[in-house]
Amino acid sequence: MTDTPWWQSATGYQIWPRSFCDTTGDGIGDIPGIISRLPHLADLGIGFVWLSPVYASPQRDMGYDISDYCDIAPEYGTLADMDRLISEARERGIRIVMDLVVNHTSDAHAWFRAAKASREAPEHDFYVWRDPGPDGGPPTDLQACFGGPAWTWAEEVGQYYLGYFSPHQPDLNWQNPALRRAIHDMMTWWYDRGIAGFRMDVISLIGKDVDAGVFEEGPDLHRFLSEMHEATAAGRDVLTIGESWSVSRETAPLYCGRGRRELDMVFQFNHITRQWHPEHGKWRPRPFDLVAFKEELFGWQEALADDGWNSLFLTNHDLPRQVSKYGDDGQWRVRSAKCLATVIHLMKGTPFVYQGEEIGMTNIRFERMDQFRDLETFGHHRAQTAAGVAEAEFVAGANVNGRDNSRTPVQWGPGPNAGFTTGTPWIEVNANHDLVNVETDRARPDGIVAHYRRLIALRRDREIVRHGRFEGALRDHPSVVAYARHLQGERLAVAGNLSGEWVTLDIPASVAVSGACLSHNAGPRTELSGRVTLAPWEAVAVLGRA
Ligand code: TEU
Repeated sequence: MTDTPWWQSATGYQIWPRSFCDTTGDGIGDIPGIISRLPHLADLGIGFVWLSPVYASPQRDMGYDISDYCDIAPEYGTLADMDRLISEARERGIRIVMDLVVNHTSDAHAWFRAAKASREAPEHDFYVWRDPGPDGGPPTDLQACFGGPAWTWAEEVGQYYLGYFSPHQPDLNWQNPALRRAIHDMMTWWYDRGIAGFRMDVISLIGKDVDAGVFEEGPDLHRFLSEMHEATAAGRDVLTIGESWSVSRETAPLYCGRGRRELDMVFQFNHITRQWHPEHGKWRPRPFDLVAFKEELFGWQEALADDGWNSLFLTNHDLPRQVSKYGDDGQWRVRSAKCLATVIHLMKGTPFVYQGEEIGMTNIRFERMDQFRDLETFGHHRAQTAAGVAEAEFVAGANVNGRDNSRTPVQWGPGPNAGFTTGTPWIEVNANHDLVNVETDRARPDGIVAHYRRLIALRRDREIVRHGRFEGALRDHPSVVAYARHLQGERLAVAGNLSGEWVTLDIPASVAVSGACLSHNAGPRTELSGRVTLAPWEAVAVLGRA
């Protein structure tokens, strides 16, 4: 295939700027810090960066509350720094994809200030307002994602506004055509500056019908997405990624199917949320269920086999560190980090590496609430302790699944503050940075970075990794992930033991192969067939004829 879009052979790398690299000593990462670390990304072979928000923001939700879409937060740098990042990355073959947060703005955005000051302001209708309910209280009892009521009273206009996430993140009213035009103009302004795409935050919420109580995948969603495509991305060689917590295997093709002219890929969480507690969500951790996990991962591979495109990931800035959550962050840290990477990267789709994942960074262990920084954690802490959950139990759950786990600073070296800052970091650096850091890992030819470098190159260089047909196997096996990719008589077989035990199993004929070892973490194998014994956390990929 010669007309493969660049993002089907590229691997993405997510930068969460606050914790990436600080060059000013204020304890907060910045854009010059990102520029200074471009050689690390280029050496990994990264094709594009998904840059979490760097826009002007009061940082209530760490940038997912934007007060000016056309300016940069001063603690992160300037527009000139951003331009330099775009061009210096491009010189190294790395594109920059920005975060697009347009379900809501910050309550400090000029639009919202005008909207809140007067019902007559043109911006008033850019947001979602409702009169009080019959009792004078909120129009509905809807709860915000980060805790507390989703409706907030605005005295000046005598109405409630919707903040689906928090009162500091008022929802935009996509029904207003002038608002939609303003968003399109802003996107075009960034495209013209040279960015290569957008990762669209909670994009499945924009078509909501508030009065019907339909928030996710509402009636106008696809009309707005196709309008957006025509007004902004059409005719440009850019990548659009739709983040959605509600998209299903059935609805995914509506976003990214061929001919839909909406988005290029979905970024969905079914493999993550399937592990959450049905009632208490992520705050009450449950034992990991690999069979259910494979059912989601394999099911999505199959659902988008011929149309649409998957993103491949286990972690991001909202999720715990993957080696702690799904691997073993003790004895088998290095090997399990490589094992997880292998089984994810060799599926069909576009892999995303979250900063620090490539060195096997782990969850942090906080003892007290004042060590946390995330508003979601604080909001749920309030709600859950009010409902009788013990403080210690909440902290234990937050240590397993809280968002701050992935937000501690990137560990660049073994020195003070892991080389992240010369000042006081805005959130604690993980105490294990003497052992877990980029410098130490890179010095090892068998380090985790080296393993990622190899997986990323395999995708870039091999058609079978990009487009081979996926075939899952051993679906009911409790600890092994096994699948094959097929292309023109070739077969790439992948097997990973996601446990700390030795496992002996029979490789089914449908995925068995002998040939060349493309990737391993516990010694090379040239054959995956018949009876095989896998070492703890061993993962191997073998390429041969089918
Ligand atoms: O996340 C979407 C979202 O729904 C999350 O709040 C998610 O439910 C939660 O993190 C799971 O623990 C996006 C951004 O990625 C997140 O950082 C923002 O806080 C959120 O949108 C609001 O913009």
